[in-house]
Amino acid sequence: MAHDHTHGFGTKAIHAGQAPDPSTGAIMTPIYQTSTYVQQSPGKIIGEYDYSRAANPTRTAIEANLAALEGAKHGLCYSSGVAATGVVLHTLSAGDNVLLCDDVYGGTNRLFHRVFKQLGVETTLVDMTDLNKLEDAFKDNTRLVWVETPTNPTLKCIDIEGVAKIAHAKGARLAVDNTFATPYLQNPLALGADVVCHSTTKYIGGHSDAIGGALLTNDDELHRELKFIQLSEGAVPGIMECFLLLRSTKTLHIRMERHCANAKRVAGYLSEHGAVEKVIYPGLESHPQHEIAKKQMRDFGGMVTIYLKDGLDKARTMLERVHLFGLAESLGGVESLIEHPAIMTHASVPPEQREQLGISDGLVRLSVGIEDVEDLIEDLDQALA
Ligand code: P1T
Repeated sequence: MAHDHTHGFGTKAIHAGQAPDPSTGAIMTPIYQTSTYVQQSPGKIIGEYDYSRAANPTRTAIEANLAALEGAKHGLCYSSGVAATGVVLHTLSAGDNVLLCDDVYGGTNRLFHRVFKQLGVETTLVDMTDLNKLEDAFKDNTRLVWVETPTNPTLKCIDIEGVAKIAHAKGARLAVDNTFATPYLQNPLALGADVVCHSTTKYIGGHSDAIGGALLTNDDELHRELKFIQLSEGAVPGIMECFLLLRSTKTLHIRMERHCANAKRVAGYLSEHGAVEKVIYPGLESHPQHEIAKKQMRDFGGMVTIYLKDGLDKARTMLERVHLFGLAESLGGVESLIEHPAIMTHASVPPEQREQLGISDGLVRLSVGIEDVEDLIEDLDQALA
C-alpha cells in the first residue's frame, strides 16, 4: 500500500507500507534486529537485503508509511532530524548559496552557519513571510531554499506555494521542514516543495522516546541522491526506532486532532491572561499570517508561543512552577512541555539575531499535549498566579 492514493489519512497511517508477516501472520511488522543477511552465493542475495545500513525491512516499512502520509513516492529515514537536514545540504557543493528562512530551530541554524559554512556552502537568512524579500535575496549561485513553517519558535507561517513558484523560476530546489505541522495538517509536496524534512522525534514519534528524521520526495533523481548519501554517510535510524515509529504513526491523526483542540483552548485562555503580553498561535485571527495558515493547513497545530509582560523574571517563575507541563526541550509528545527558547533550544542562535527575531527573555514556548485540557489550564493558571 505504499503508493495508496485512494484511502484516507487514518487508514494509510495504520496500513501503508505494512502487511501481516507472511511466515507467521504477525500483524505488526517484525523488528528485524539484524545488521546483515546471509547470501546463497557471493552477490546472490535471498531477498532484497544485504546489509542494514543500506536497508532493513523494518525501516523499509516506516519509510513507505511516511511516504504515503506525505503523498510522496519515496521516503527515507535518518538517525535524527538534523541528520536528515544535513543530508539535503550534502546535495550542494562548495560555492553554492542557500536561502534559509530567518526563524528556524536553533540546531538547524547552527548546522547551516557553523558546519556547512566551513565546507563552502553559504547561507542567507531571509524573512520569507515577505515574498518580495525572498525574490530579492536570490543570487546566481542559489541552489536551495529552506523553509520551516510554522517556524520554531515564533510560529511564522510561510506561503509554501508562493515560495515554490519563486524558487523554481530561479532554478532552485525547495525543501520544507514540516515538523511542526506534520503530514496530517500540511503537505508541502502537494504545494510544490521538492523535498519534505521531518524530525520524527516530535509529533510523528509522539511519545518522547525516540530520536529520528525523515525525507520525503516525489523526485526520482533527488531520491537517488538522498539514498546514496544515506548509504554513504550512514546516519540511519536503529531498527527499534523504526518499529517505535511504525507504532506511533498509527495514531498520528487522532493525536493531532487532540493537540490542535487543546492548543486552541490554551491559546484562548492565555490571550485573556493579564500576565501575558501577546499570544502567537496560527489559529488566532491576530496572527499576522493567519490567512496563509488557513490556506495551507487543515488545522493549526499544538504549539503556542507567548510573550510575558514581566520578561525573564515572570518566565522563570512560570517555568519553575508548572507541574503537568514538563520543563524540557523538544515538543510534539503526548505530554505537554514548556521551555525558554533564548536559554534552551535557541541558545546557539547569535544574540543579535535572536533579538531581531523577537526571541526575547519574555518568550515562552508551549508544546500542548493531549492531556485533559482543563487540567492543563489549571496548571498554567497556578504557574502564572
Ligand atoms: O532533534 P532532531 O530530531 O535532530 O530534530 C531537529 C529539528 C528539526 N526541525 C525542527 C523544526 C525541530 O524543531 C527540530 C528539533 N527541535 C527541538 C529539539 C526543539 O525543542 O525545538
